[in-house]
Amino acid sequence: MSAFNAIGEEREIDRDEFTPGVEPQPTWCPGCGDFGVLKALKQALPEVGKTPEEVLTVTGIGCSGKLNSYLDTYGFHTIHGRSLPVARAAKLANPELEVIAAGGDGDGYGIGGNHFIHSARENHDMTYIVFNNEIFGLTKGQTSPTSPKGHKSKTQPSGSAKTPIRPLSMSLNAGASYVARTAAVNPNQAKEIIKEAIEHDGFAHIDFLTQCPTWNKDARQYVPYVDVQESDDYDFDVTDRAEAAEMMRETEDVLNEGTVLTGRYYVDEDRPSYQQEKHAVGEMPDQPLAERYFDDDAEWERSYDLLERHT
Ligand SMILES: Cc1ncc(C[n+]2csc(CCOP(=O)(O)OP(=O)(O)O)c2C)c(N)n1
Ligand code: SF4
Ligand SMILES: [Mg+2]
Repeated sequence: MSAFNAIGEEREIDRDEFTPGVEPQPTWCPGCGDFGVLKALKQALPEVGKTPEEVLTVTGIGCSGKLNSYLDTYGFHTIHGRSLPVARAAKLANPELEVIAAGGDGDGYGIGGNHFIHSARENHDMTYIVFNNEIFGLTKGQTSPTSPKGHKSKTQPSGSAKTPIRPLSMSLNAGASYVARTAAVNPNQAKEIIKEAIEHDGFAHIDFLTQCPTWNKDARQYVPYVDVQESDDYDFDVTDRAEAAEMMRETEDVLNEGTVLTGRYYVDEDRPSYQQEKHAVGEMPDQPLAERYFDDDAEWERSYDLLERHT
């Protein structure tokens, strides 16, 4: 079965298919919120009818970046902050592929922040999951762009003097057409939000609150949380940009005061994706780039041929 003829295949899919034979047990610390993302993905993918062969998971560097070692799809573990450019290129080369980019808050909102803004602006069709544990986990707990003001760490021993980034507002302002926040402690909501994000045509950003009990002990474990869609206290229209912006601001304001609001915040089904915009100006080839160099019978010969022509 090749990467091309597997796409669109109709068959029963079992959640266990997404558990790799090699390294099936994650090395994350006990109680790490990253388990919640993995679990929600393993549940969501079969429910939206995706087989492992139809999905590419592209990750950055961090504890979060290990995701694609534990999820049996095609995978690309990139460098720090660079999951999005790789994910974009893969999607453009093979638009049939279901592309999921993932990484940490340091990875996506810090070193890779520029890629985040422009991927949202251009509305690339993919799901982008940011594991937000409000610190650099892998490198042992330094302050990150989402650490609350006053947060003490090895790099800011007297407490951070910086105001944290507003990931939801930033995403909306940059142009993401789907923006949500969920939490590892809320697996049912997380699964539903991941399913929606995958099925959304355009840049779908999920800020996923993932507790780090090892290096961010001061942080609450994001409980209790409130689902803004289910709570009677909140009533806003996710298709209305101004209402979504107001709800996002409130959500970001109250997080560090102890109120964890989650849910979907903004959904724009009408905005064309980057591929659609490229088609409209005649810049997307009819035959995907990836298929042009692929031949079931002579795959390797064609690859050598391609390499020779480019050296
Ligand atoms: C260019 C570059 N700079 C710095 C590092 C060191 N580094 C590895 S992971 C990391 C931060 C990870 O934090 P985050 O992205 O929030 O992921 P987490 O581990 O919390 O999931 C840093 C600074 C690196 N690998 N590459
Ligand atoms: S250091 Fe924190 S983020 Fe990393 S695996 Fe452990 S609990 Fe998870
Ligand atoms: Mg982090």
